[in-house]
Amino acid sequence: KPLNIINLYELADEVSKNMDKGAFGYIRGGAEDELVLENNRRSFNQKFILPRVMQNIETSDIDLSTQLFGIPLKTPIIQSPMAAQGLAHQDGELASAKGMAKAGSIFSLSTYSNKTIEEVAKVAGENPFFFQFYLNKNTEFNAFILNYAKQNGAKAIILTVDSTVAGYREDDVRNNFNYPGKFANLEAFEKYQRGKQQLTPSEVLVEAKQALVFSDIQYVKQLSGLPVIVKGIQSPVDAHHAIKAGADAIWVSNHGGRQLDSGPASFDMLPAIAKMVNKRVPIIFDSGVRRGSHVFKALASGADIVAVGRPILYGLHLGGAEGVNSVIEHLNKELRINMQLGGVKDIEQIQRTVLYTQTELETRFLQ
Ligand code: FMN
Repeated sequence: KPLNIINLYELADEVSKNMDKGAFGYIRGGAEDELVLENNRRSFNQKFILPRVMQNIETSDIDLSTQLFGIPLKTPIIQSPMAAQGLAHQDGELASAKGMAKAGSIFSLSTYSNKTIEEVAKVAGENPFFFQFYLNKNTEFNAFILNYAKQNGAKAIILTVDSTVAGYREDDVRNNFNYPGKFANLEAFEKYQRGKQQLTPSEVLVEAKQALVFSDIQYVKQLSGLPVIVKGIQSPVDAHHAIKAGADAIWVSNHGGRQLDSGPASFDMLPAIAKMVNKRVPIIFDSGVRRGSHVFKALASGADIVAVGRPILYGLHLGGAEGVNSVIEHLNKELRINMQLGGVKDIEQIQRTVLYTQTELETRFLQ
């Protein structure tokens, strides 16, 4: 049954009380002093939505529908890829995919999932899902997994580029955290390799590539034949290079504060990146989104789609597929209220809305 959600912060508190300590630490944690984790949340408060009244909007007029790569969506909110969802629920990624399908949105499957692409494809049916990919040193693995994603109907590849080493997350050290069980897609590769006649040692070695270069984007495009979204962009210059190198979308993210802890809030970089991208490709945004107002502000700052991470795992833990759906529906509910009070009725109108900093309000209206 649906979860009774007051807000997504309280949802995290509830989960903290009954989830395994190691699992909760892994999911909640950020890198080092967790400065980015904190700033991601705070950054949204620096921008104001100016209330607009008497805009002739009936709540039933409010329309959250949008699209990405021509895929129709009932909400601009999708799921960020997150590893090892078996930590949150025994059905892991399968329940997560079902919940996103129910919300009319997109599920993103991590390379390091506890269920295979094939299993996810079965529960997703006609509903769209993306495959998140960490490029590997083993070219056989790259070819296998990208083909596996395409054959099973993934609609796009999310190429994550901000995690060539894991951020230093102290809870994981303190709790001696290890991923439980195996990663299903890596197992599928091993099985496929064993089925082949001759194996060279390099063929069985699976190790993520660290020395990524922009031309890797073309390589992933060619191997997969799918649109490639480059995830983990914080610099406008990197966004430009990624597009030049063939990126079909830019995913603005600081990995939810789990990687470089001296960086800016993801939301603070969004306007400059949007300016640089200049509508050449769609922009997906994540890191710190916990409120409908955050979704509104990200869309008004240049995002086309907003992704959510941790709260979805909390919903998954408490209520399986229904819990995941409840998190999206709760955000949708808050978003609709913000739209009504901000005087806009659809996603395009949000994207045309101007947000103000305190200084901008003062220079524009208060002098
Ligand atoms: N990002 C990836 O690209 N691949 C992953 O496998 C991955 N695993 C994650 C696992 C956990 C438990 C969390 C919390 C995040 C993970 N991320 C991964 C990052 C998310 O995709 C996303 O960028 C981040 O969670 C967004 O921030 P938020 O949690 O504040 O919404």
